[in-house]
Order: sequence, then C-alpha cells, then structure tokens
Amino acid sequence: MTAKVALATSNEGKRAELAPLLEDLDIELVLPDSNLMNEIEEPGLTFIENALIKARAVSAHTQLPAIADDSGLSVNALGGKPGIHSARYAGSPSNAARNNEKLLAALSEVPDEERKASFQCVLVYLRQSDDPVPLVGVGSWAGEILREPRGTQGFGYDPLFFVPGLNRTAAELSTVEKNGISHRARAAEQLLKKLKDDFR
Ligand code: ITT
Repeated sequence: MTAKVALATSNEGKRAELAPLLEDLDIELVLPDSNLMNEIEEPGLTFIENALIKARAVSAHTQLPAIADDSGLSVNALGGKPGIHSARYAGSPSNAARNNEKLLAALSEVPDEERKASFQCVLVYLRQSDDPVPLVGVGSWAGEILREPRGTQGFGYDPLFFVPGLNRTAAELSTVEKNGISHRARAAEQLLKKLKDDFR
C-alpha cells in the first residue's frame, strides 16, 4: 500500500520542485493547509533546527510521517544574510518582490566580483513527531547576485540568482533544469538514498 507522507511546506514554489524530486518513492504526498504552516514559529538558529520544527509540528498534527524543507540564500558580502531569514527578509508576510528589492539595495555598492552567494537547503524526514533518528539531506548551489531581475520561472530570489556555468538566472531555468542542479535537488538526492531503505 502506498504510504502517505505530509509535505510540511506552504511554499508553492518548493512544492512544485519537491513533488518531482520525490517521485521515485512509493509515497502519496499530503499537503497540510497553509493555516497550519503559518502558525508554526521557526525560532531555530540553523536550517536544520527549523526544518525539524516544521516536520515535527506537521507530523503531530497529521499523525503522518513528514518531510520539511528549510532553505535560504546566503550572500557572502552580507556575512551570509539573509540566511535562515530569507523568507521574511523584508518583513512579514513573506513577499518575494520586496525581498529582492531589499537585497538589491543592500548590495548596491558591492562590485560585480564580490556578489557571490549560495542557496542552501536542508530536507528532513520524521517517521513520527517524536522520531529520535530523523533522516537529513543537505545541499547548496553557488551563484552570483545580479543588479536587476531576469526570468519569470521559479520563486523567491531566483530572478537575481545568476548561475555562471549556465549563463542564466535560476528564474530562466525550467523546473526540470533547476531540479537537475539546485540546492534542493542535492538535498533530495541525499534524503532519497536514506529514505529508500525505509520504503523498501
Ligand atoms: P515553508 O516554511 O512553508 O516551507 P518558507 O518560504 O517560509 O515556506 P523557509 O523559511 O525555508 O520557507 O524560507 C525559504 C526562503 O528562502 C524562500 O521563501 C525564498 O525566499 C528562499 N529560497 C529558498 N529556496 C529558494 C529557491 O530555490 N529559489 C529562490 N528562493 C529560494
């Protein structure tokens, strides 16, 4: 029988990328409603703490195993910011356009060669809310922050995130292309290797 697993995110962009990344597993992804996600506070200082908090809360609420994604953009010239605060960098509620504007303003004086950044992603899987041995996958993706947005695909900071090897921004990649190289894809690859034993 296909196992049900809750996907502990209300971010549509993440959902669109994670669904195909987890396709190989024999699971049915259950999406919690966004009210539940909005009530969960994320006081952790690290991506992994916040991923565990989200997965634990959703697993407790749904009584299902849960997968959560905590991710963000780390900009070298800003000492790693916005980091774990990426979703609400320009305030609450989360707004990608305002976040991107704030990022451009913060980097306005930063020369081209110092605009390196990386996306970070931690994915966790809890078998139940008090699972003492969570499964974890991590991934990062290196790029540079442009001076103006380019592209319409993806979500969040994608239009400002330039991938030198491809000569395109993340927002100029299809979901399939982004899922071939992104931080989330690398984290999913690690998590999947571990998860396959659980779903064998
Ligand atoms: P959930 O907690 O409901 O999953 P969230 O968006 O609040 O959604 P996070 O706290 O993990 O989740 O914040 C992630 C933020 O990092 C996201 O809102 C974007 O601003 C940014 N981000 C992460 N991955 C990204 C990607 O692939 N492309 C662009 N921006 C990304």
